[in-house]
Amino acid sequence: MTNANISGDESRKNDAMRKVEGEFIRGVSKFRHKLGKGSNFPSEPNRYHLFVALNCPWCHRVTLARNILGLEKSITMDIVFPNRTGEEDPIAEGLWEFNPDRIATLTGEILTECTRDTGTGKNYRLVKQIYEAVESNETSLPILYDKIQKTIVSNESSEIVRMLNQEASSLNSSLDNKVRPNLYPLGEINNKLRDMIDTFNHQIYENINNGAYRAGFSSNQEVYARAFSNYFDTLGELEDILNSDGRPFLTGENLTEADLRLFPTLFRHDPIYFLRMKLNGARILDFPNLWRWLCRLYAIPRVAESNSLIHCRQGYFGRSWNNVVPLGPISPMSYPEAYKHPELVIK
Ligand SMILES: N[C@@H](CCC(=O)N[C@@H](CS)C(=O)NCC(=O)O)C(=O)O
Repeated sequence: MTNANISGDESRKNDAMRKVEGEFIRGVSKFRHKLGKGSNFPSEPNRYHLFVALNCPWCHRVTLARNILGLEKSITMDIVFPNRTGEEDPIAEGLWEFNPDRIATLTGEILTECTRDTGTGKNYRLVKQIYEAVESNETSLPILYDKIQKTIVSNESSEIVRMLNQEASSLNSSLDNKVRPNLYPLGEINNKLRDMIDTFNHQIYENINNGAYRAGFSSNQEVYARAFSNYFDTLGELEDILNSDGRPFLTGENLTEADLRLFPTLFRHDPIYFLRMKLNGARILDFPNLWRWLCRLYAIPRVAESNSLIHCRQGYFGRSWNNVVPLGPISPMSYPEAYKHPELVIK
């Protein structure tokens, strides 16, 4: 964001300096192709495949879009184990791995959602190998993959969400156009709405989605403190907006991309980020309108199925914290059950 008008080398130098100063810097995705007319990737049902980790909030954006847009049948999906490889791994530590037989320390059992690589036809063990097959040294998830050309379309969640919304009908969504939400409405008539969505997206990415990592992964007290106050100030602003006219969603009557991009972080706040990212300024339960908004989204068909708090807990705590995963909060209710109770807020 701040690097928009300085050269690549300068921004890399700038990022390197910020890293040294203890700031968490997220890499930039390099696969940025688009689906649809005029692109090498025509929108065809059953052609595209997603690789995701359920604990990853960027992947959560994409699994939410797939479910909310009725694309679960049209786009197949594989799920890695929530903890990356350990130091004993023959290839390297810290890599995403397809390992459905691995035992989760949190439950003492396998995680039934985990799969092998069924998308490439190569049954790769590591996500890294999917990138190597197309001569890339990237390692991140999510990935949108073309099973016909056997190549990566995109590894940028914000763009994957946008193109799934745009191409949902051509991708044979199971939802009729009249009932399917339009997360980013086009056309002149929606100019103002799109500006509002873009503004929310920028603020929510900087201070909430990525802000949580800036706080939790910082090794500099000042950097952490700045991220902490930006995070809670922004929650306060969103609370006031929802409270101002009782609107059900951030931009008004309809669910948009802005809601979809806020949900993964707020879904993780009370049960994970409050502790793991040192964002213990307040719970979402302490923001009545944000809490009701969170429960409202959780009640939308197929939203609850788009993620797993067990994978999140295992992923965020499983390798650090002496392999012991905190079980709370349990008051006033445990999570995710609490998201079925908008009435829990004190108002
Ligand atoms: N800008 C990317 C960021 C994706 C990202 O940072 N994913 C994390 C997981 S939460 C990742 O895989 N990081 C690199 C790695 O672990 O190898 C997007 O939004 O898709």
